[in-house]
Amino acid sequence: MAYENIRLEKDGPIAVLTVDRPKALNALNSATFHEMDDALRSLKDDTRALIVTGGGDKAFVAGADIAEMVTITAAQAREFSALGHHVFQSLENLPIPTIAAVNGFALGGGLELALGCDLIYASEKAKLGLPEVTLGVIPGFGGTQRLTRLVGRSRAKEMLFTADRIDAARAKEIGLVLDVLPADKLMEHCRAVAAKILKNGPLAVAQAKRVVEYGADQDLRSANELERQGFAVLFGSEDQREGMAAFLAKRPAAFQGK
Ligand code: DAK
Repeated sequence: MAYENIRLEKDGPIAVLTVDRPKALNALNSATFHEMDDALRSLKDDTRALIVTGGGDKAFVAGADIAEMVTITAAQAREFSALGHHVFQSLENLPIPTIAAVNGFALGGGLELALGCDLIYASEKAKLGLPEVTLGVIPGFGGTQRLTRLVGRSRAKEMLFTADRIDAARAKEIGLVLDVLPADKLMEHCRAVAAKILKNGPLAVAQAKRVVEYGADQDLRSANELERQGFAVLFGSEDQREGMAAFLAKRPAAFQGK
Protein backbone atom coordinates (compact mmCIF):
# COMPACT_ATOMS: atom_id res chain seq x y z
CA MET A 1 0.00 0.00 0.00
CA ALA A 2 1.39 3.44 -0.93
CA TYR A 3 1.04 5.91 1.92
CA GLU A 4 -0.03 9.55 1.52
CA ASN A 5 -0.56 10.49 5.15
CA ILE A 6 2.14 8.60 7.00
CA ARG A 7 5.72 7.49 6.53
CA LEU A 8 7.11 4.19 7.74
CA GLU A 9 10.89 4.06 7.84
CA LYS A 10 13.18 1.29 8.98
CA ASP A 11 16.49 1.92 10.69
CA GLY A 12 17.79 -1.59 11.32
CA PRO A 13 15.55 -3.14 13.98
CA ILE A 14 13.86 0.20 14.79
CA ALA A 15 10.88 1.38 12.75
CA VAL A 16 9.68 4.97 12.79
CA LEU A 17 6.06 5.70 11.95
CA THR A 18 5.52 9.38 11.22
CA VAL A 19 2.02 10.79 10.88
CA ASP A 20 2.75 13.18 8.08
CA ARG A 21 0.05 15.70 7.21
CA PRO A 22 1.80 18.82 8.49
CA LYS A 23 -0.63 21.18 6.71
CA ALA A 24 -3.40 19.86 8.97
CA LEU A 25 -1.02 19.48 11.92
CA ASN A 26 -1.09 15.72 11.31
CA ALA A 27 -4.79 15.45 12.20
CA LEU A 28 -6.07 11.88 12.02
CA ASN A 29 -8.65 11.23 9.32
CA SER A 30 -9.96 7.81 8.28
CA ALA A 31 -7.43 7.49 5.45
CA THR A 32 -4.60 8.06 7.94
CA PHE A 33 -5.99 5.43 10.29
CA HIS A 34 -6.24 2.90 7.45
CA GLU A 35 -2.64 3.60 6.48
CA MET A 36 -1.52 3.24 10.09
CA ASP A 37 -3.39 -0.04 10.33
CA ASP A 38 -1.65 -1.29 7.19
CA ALA A 39 1.75 -0.10 8.45
CA LEU A 40 1.36 -1.88 11.79
CA ARG A 41 0.32 -5.08 10.03
CA SER A 42 3.31 -4.84 7.71
CA LEU A 43 5.88 -4.91 10.52
CA LYS A 44 7.95 -8.05 10.36
CA ASP A 45 9.83 -9.97 13.02
CA ASP A 46 13.03 -8.06 12.28
CA THR A 47 11.39 -4.88 13.64
CA ARG A 48 11.99 -4.88 17.36
CA ALA A 49 10.93 -1.38 18.42
CA LEU A 50 8.61 1.25 17.00
CA ILE A 51 8.83 5.00 17.43
CA VAL A 52 5.73 7.05 16.60
CA THR A 53 6.07 10.76 15.86
CA GLY A 54 4.60 13.66 13.87
CA GLY A 55 5.80 15.26 10.63
CA GLY A 56 6.74 18.94 10.40
CA ASP A 57 7.99 21.05 13.27
CA LYS A 58 4.76 21.98 15.02
CA ALA A 59 2.69 18.97 15.88
CA PHE A 60 2.83 15.39 17.00
CA VAL A 61 -0.85 15.05 16.09
CA ALA A 62 -3.37 17.87 16.68
CA GLY A 63 -6.30 15.50 17.06
CA ALA A 64 -8.86 13.68 15.04
CA ASP A 65 -9.59 15.52 11.80
CA ILE A 66 -12.30 18.00 12.74
CA ALA A 67 -13.03 18.79 9.08
CA GLU A 68 -13.86 15.13 8.49
CA MET A 69 -15.93 14.82 11.67
CA VAL A 70 -17.98 17.99 11.44
CA THR A 71 -20.90 16.52 9.53
CA ILE A 72 -20.80 12.82 10.39
CA THR A 73 -23.82 11.04 11.80
CA ALA A 74 -23.89 9.12 15.08
CA ALA A 75 -23.55 5.86 13.15
CA GLN A 76 -20.52 7.17 11.27
CA ALA A 77 -19.07 8.49 14.54
CA ARG A 78 -19.35 5.00 15.99
CA GLU A 79 -17.56 3.57 12.95
CA PHE A 80 -14.82 6.21 13.14
CA SER A 81 -14.40 5.59 16.84
CA ALA A 82 -14.19 1.82 16.24
CA LEU A 83 -11.50 2.40 13.59
CA GLY A 84 -9.42 4.53 15.97
CA HIS A 85 -9.90 2.03 18.79
CA HIS A 86 -8.81 -0.79 16.50
CA VAL A 87 -5.61 0.98 15.41
CA PHE A 88 -4.60 2.07 18.91
CA GLN A 89 -5.39 -1.39 20.26
CA SER A 90 -3.21 -2.90 17.52
CA LEU A 91 -0.42 -0.60 18.63
CA GLU A 92 -0.87 -1.75 22.21
CA ASN A 93 -0.96 -5.40 21.13
CA LEU A 94 2.33 -5.26 19.22
CA PRO A 95 4.79 -7.62 20.90
CA ILE A 96 7.51 -4.95 20.69
CA PRO A 97 8.04 -1.75 22.66
CA THR A 98 6.43 1.35 21.18
CA ILE A 99 7.66 4.84 21.96
CA ALA A 100 5.78 8.09 21.34
CA ALA A 101 8.12 10.96 20.46
CA VAL A 102 5.77 13.86 21.16
CA ASN A 103 7.36 16.64 19.15
CA GLY A 104 4.64 19.32 19.38
CA PHE A 105 0.88 19.51 19.82
CA ALA A 106 -0.59 16.22 21.07
CA LEU A 107 -4.23 17.11 21.35
CA GLY A 108 -7.35 14.98 21.41
CA GLY A 109 -6.80 11.95 19.19
CA GLY A 110 -3.10 12.88 19.12
CA LEU A 111 -2.77 12.45 22.85
CA GLU A 112 -4.81 9.26 22.53
CA LEU A 113 -2.26 8.01 20.00
CA ALA A 114 0.58 8.73 22.41
CA LEU A 115 -1.35 6.96 25.17
CA GLY A 116 -1.52 3.86 22.96
CA CYS A 117 2.29 3.67 23.08
CA ASP A 118 4.27 2.02 25.86
CA LEU A 119 6.57 4.95 26.61
CA ILE A 120 5.94 8.66 26.03
CA TYR A 121 8.74 11.22 25.74
CA ALA A 122 8.09 14.85 24.87
CA SER A 123 10.01 17.78 23.47
CA GLU A 124 10.13 20.99 25.49
CA LYS A 125 7.72 22.59 23.05
CA ALA A 126 5.07 19.88 23.30
CA LYS A 127 1.57 20.83 24.40
CA LEU A 128 -0.76 18.08 25.47
CA GLY A 129 -4.48 18.09 26.10
CA LEU A 130 -7.92 16.68 25.46
CA PRO A 131 -9.93 19.59 24.02
CA GLU A 132 -12.90 17.46 22.92
CA VAL A 133 -15.40 19.03 25.32
CA THR A 134 -14.73 22.40 23.68
CA LEU A 135 -16.09 20.77 20.51
CA GLY A 136 -19.09 19.30 22.27
CA VAL A 137 -17.79 15.72 22.33
CA ILE A 138 -15.53 13.48 24.39
CA PRO A 139 -12.43 11.56 23.31
CA GLY A 140 -13.45 8.64 21.13
CA PHE A 141 -10.30 6.55 20.75
CA GLY A 142 -9.75 5.24 24.28
CA GLY A 143 -8.29 8.42 25.76
CA THR A 144 -10.69 8.67 28.69
CA GLN A 145 -9.72 5.18 29.84
CA ARG A 146 -6.00 5.11 29.06
CA LEU A 147 -5.37 8.55 30.55
CA THR A 148 -7.24 7.59 33.73
CA ARG A 149 -5.17 4.45 34.10
CA LEU A 150 -1.96 6.40 33.59
CA VAL A 151 -2.43 9.54 35.70
CA GLY A 152 -5.37 8.63 37.95
CA ARG A 153 -9.02 9.63 37.88
CA SER A 154 -8.64 13.06 39.34
CA ARG A 155 -5.95 14.39 36.98
CA ALA A 156 -7.68 12.71 34.04
CA LYS A 157 -10.96 14.40 34.92
CA GLU A 158 -9.20 17.71 35.32
CA MET A 159 -7.75 17.42 31.80
CA LEU A 160 -11.03 16.15 30.35
CA PHE A 161 -13.30 18.73 32.01
CA THR A 162 -11.10 21.83 31.60
CA ALA A 163 -9.66 20.94 28.18
CA ASP A 164 -6.47 22.64 29.39
CA ARG A 165 -3.44 22.35 27.20
CA ILE A 166 -0.54 21.48 29.48
CA ASP A 167 3.12 21.91 28.69
CA ALA A 168 5.65 19.11 28.68
CA ALA A 169 7.03 19.92 32.14
CA ARG A 170 3.57 19.73 33.68
CA ALA A 171 2.87 16.53 31.74
CA LYS A 172 5.98 15.03 33.30
CA GLU A 173 4.94 16.24 36.74
CA ILE A 174 1.64 14.35 36.54
CA GLY A 175 3.23 11.21 35.10
CA LEU A 176 1.83 11.59 31.61
CA VAL A 177 5.22 11.78 29.92
CA LEU A 178 8.37 10.11 31.14
CA ASP A 179 10.93 12.77 30.24
CA VAL A 180 11.18 16.12 28.52
CA LEU A 181 13.94 16.71 25.97
CA PRO A 182 15.14 19.67 23.92
CA ALA A 183 13.35 19.49 20.56
CA ASP A 184 16.51 18.57 18.65
CA LYS A 185 17.35 15.76 21.06
CA LEU A 186 13.95 14.06 21.22
CA MET A 187 14.37 11.49 18.44
CA GLU A 188 17.95 10.76 19.48
CA HIS A 189 16.70 10.06 23.00
CA CYS A 190 13.89 7.80 21.79
CA ARG A 191 16.30 5.88 19.57
CA ALA A 192 18.72 5.51 22.50
CA VAL A 193 15.94 4.12 24.72
CA ALA A 194 14.94 1.73 21.93
CA ALA A 195 18.58 0.67 21.46
CA LYS A 196 18.91 -0.02 25.18
CA ILE A 197 15.78 -2.21 25.12
CA LEU A 198 17.08 -4.04 22.03
CA LYS A 199 20.02 -5.38 24.00
CA ASN A 200 17.61 -7.38 26.15
CA GLY A 201 15.84 -10.63 25.40
CA PRO A 202 13.04 -9.81 22.94
CA LEU A 203 10.77 -12.59 24.20
CA ALA A 204 11.23 -11.36 27.76
CA VAL A 205 10.47 -7.76 26.76
CA ALA A 206 7.35 -8.96 24.92
CA GLN A 207 6.23 -10.95 27.97
CA ALA A 208 6.89 -7.98 30.26
CA LYS A 209 4.70 -5.83 28.01
CA ARG A 210 2.00 -8.49 27.88
CA VAL A 211 1.77 -9.09 31.61
CA VAL A 212 1.72 -5.36 32.39
CA GLU A 213 -0.95 -4.69 29.75
CA TYR A 214 -3.23 -7.59 30.62
CA GLY A 215 -2.47 -7.53 34.33
CA ALA A 216 -3.20 -3.82 34.81
CA ASP A 217 -6.94 -4.40 34.42
CA GLN A 218 -7.14 -7.43 36.71
CA ASP A 219 -7.18 -7.98 40.46
CA LEU A 220 -3.74 -8.59 41.99
CA ARG A 221 -4.13 -12.37 42.38
CA SER A 222 -5.11 -12.87 38.74
CA ALA A 223 -2.44 -10.44 37.58
CA ASN A 224 0.24 -12.23 39.58
CA GLU A 225 -0.92 -15.53 38.09
CA LEU A 226 -0.44 -13.99 34.67
CA GLU A 227 3.08 -13.02 35.70
CA ARG A 228 3.81 -16.57 36.90
CA GLN A 229 2.67 -17.97 33.56
CA GLY A 230 4.73 -15.45 31.61
CA PHE A 231 7.76 -16.22 33.78
CA ALA A 232 7.36 -19.98 33.30
CA VAL A 233 6.86 -19.74 29.54
CA LEU A 234 10.21 -17.99 29.15
CA PHE A 235 11.96 -21.02 30.62
CA GLY A 236 11.04 -22.85 27.44
CA SER A 237 13.06 -20.36 25.40
CA GLU A 238 16.63 -20.47 24.11
CA ASP A 239 16.94 -16.84 25.18
CA GLN A 240 16.55 -17.80 28.84
CA ARG A 241 19.35 -20.39 28.53
CA GLU A 242 21.52 -17.92 26.65
CA GLY A 243 20.86 -15.01 29.04
CA MET A 244 21.72 -17.02 32.12
CA ALA A 245 24.67 -18.85 30.53
CA ALA A 246 26.06 -15.51 29.36
CA PHE A 247 25.79 -14.10 32.86
CA LEU A 248 27.65 -17.06 34.34
CA ALA A 249 30.31 -16.91 31.61
CA LYS A 250 30.65 -13.15 32.20
CA ARG A 251 29.99 -12.33 28.54
CA PRO A 252 27.22 -10.32 26.82
CA ALA A 253 24.18 -12.38 25.85
CA ALA A 254 23.46 -13.00 22.18
CA PHE A 255 19.68 -13.26 22.15
CA GLN A 256 17.98 -14.82 19.12
CA GLY A 257 14.37 -14.19 20.10
CA LYS A 258 13.76 -17.94 20.25
N1 DAK B 1 -8.44 18.70 12.50
C1 DAK B 1 -8.38 19.28 11.28
N2 DAK B 1 -7.57 20.26 10.95
C2 DAK B 1 -6.76 20.75 11.92
C3 DAK B 1 -6.77 20.22 13.22
C4 DAK B 1 -7.66 19.14 13.51
N3 DAK B 1 -7.70 18.55 14.69
N4 DAK B 1 -5.87 20.91 13.95
C5 DAK B 1 -5.33 21.82 13.13
N5 DAK B 1 -5.86 21.72 11.91
C6 DAK B 1 -5.55 22.53 10.75
C7 DAK B 1 -6.14 23.92 10.87
O1 DAK B 1 -7.50 23.93 10.52
C8 DAK B 1 -5.28 24.71 9.92
O2 DAK B 1 -5.73 24.44 8.61
P1 DAK B 1 -5.78 25.61 7.49
O3 DAK B 1 -6.64 26.68 8.06
O4 DAK B 1 -4.33 26.04 7.33
O5 DAK B 1 -6.35 24.93 6.28
C9 DAK B 1 -3.92 24.05 10.06
O6 DAK B 1 -4.16 22.76 10.65
C10 DAK B 1 -2.99 24.82 10.99
O7 DAK B 1 -3.68 25.03 12.20
P2 DAK B 1 -3.82 26.49 12.87
O8 DAK B 1 -3.78 27.56 11.85
O9 DAK B 1 -5.00 26.43 13.77
O10 DAK B 1 -2.46 26.53 13.70
P3 DAK B 1 -2.19 27.33 15.05
O11 DAK B 1 -0.74 27.23 15.29
O12 DAK B 1 -2.81 28.70 15.01
O13 DAK B 1 -2.96 26.50 16.18
C11 DAK B 1 -3.63 24.47 17.32
C12 DAK B 1 -2.54 25.19 16.48
C13 DAK B 1 -3.20 23.02 17.50
C14 DAK B 1 -3.71 25.14 18.70
C15 DAK B 1 -4.98 24.60 16.59
O14 DAK B 1 -4.80 24.15 15.26
C16 DAK B 1 -6.06 23.77 17.21
O15 DAK B 1 -6.63 24.14 18.25
N6 DAK B 1 -6.37 22.65 16.56
C17 DAK B 1 -7.47 21.78 16.99
C18 DAK B 1 -7.06 21.00 18.19
C19 DAK B 1 -8.17 20.14 18.67
O16 DAK B 1 -9.25 20.63 19.07
N7 DAK B 1 -7.93 18.87 18.61
C20 DAK B 1 -8.86 17.87 19.08
C21 DAK B 1 -9.62 17.42 17.92
S1 DAK B 1 -11.00 16.53 18.46
C22 DAK B 1 -14.84 10.51 18.42
C23 DAK B 1 -13.65 10.19 17.83
C24 DAK B 1 -12.57 10.95 18.07
C25 DAK B 1 -12.64 12.03 18.87
C26 DAK B 1 -13.84 12.37 19.45
C27 DAK B 1 -14.93 11.59 19.26
N8 DAK B 1 -15.99 9.73 18.15
C28 DAK B 1 -15.99 9.05 16.87
C29 DAK B 1 -17.06 9.64 19.01
C30 DAK B 1 -11.49 12.83 19.01
C31 DAK B 1 -11.61 14.15 18.79
C32 DAK B 1 -10.48 14.99 18.62
O17 DAK B 1 -9.33 14.64 18.55
